[in-house]
Amino acid sequence: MIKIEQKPLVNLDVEMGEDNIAIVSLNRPAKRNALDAATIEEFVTLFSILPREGAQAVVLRSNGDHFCAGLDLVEHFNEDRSAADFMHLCMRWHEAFNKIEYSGIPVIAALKGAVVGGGLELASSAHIRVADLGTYFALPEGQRGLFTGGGATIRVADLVGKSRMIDMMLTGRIYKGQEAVDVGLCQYLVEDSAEDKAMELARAAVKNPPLSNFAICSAISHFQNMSPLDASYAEAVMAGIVNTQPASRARLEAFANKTAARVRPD
Ligand code: 1HE
Repeated sequence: MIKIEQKPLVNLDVEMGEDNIAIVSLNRPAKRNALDAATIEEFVTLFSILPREGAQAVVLRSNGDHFCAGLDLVEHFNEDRSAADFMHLCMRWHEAFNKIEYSGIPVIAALKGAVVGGGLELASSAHIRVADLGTYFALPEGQRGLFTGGGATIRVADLVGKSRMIDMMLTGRIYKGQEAVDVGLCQYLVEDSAEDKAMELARAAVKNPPLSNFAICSAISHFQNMSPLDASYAEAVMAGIVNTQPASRARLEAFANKTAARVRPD
């Protein structure tokens, strides 16, 4: 198996922390973590390896004040790409972000500052998004004379609905704070550190059996791509595997013995 150390990472940084929670950092703060072609390749590489190197969860964060400023506009300008070139590039973005969404391990994005354009496409491929009070979300593609190419038409539309996404793209509307939560752009809004909250959520998630997390962090996304009939069949197959795993026996026994925690609000 390829080891992370064997793959030189420049624009991303990875550190395997406690409980096998990998902390992946975007590391181009001087460019506001804009996504150039090289960074996308690093995402493909990293998320091909991480689940097989024992990572049980990922906290995706950024160095600097902004999570991600989206497509590297300067590189795009300088490259003066053809339509075909850009289509091929978009397919690498899709490869990278699909690797995140379908990774089978929880990926929790800790957001701050700008989460815009391709930055929002990246964030929306994570399974959980945590924002702080300074985080803001936008799709400025229309103003730049561009269109989304990293999966926003699927994932952002899924989060906020088609009409809101069209409004964001046509008018440059920015969402932040509680409104961002209310429209579905993030699930958590914290006054303090989004990274601390993301770590707390990751620590909770890794207490689940890895097979359960595998299903949660891949099957739900796959099933959404299927017809309801096929999805319900696939759900039964997945539940057959997950719900009979050895790791669930002790948990079920604890419930039956009345030693397991009950599901109650605080
Ligand atoms: C960049 C980028 C970038 C910053 N590509 N270099 N995304 C956007 O339309 C967002 C563009 N960026 C901004 O609006 C602002 O930079 C921020 C609000 C994110 C941050 O503002 P600020 O004042 O902190 O930074 P800055 O002075 O604008 O930029 C600092 C440096 O980062 C500067 O480089 P420098 O070499 O002159 O110091 C900027 O050029 C650089 N920088 N953002 C390249 N995006 C698959 S299709 C997806 C389509 C999209 O993503 S469209 C959305 C693009």
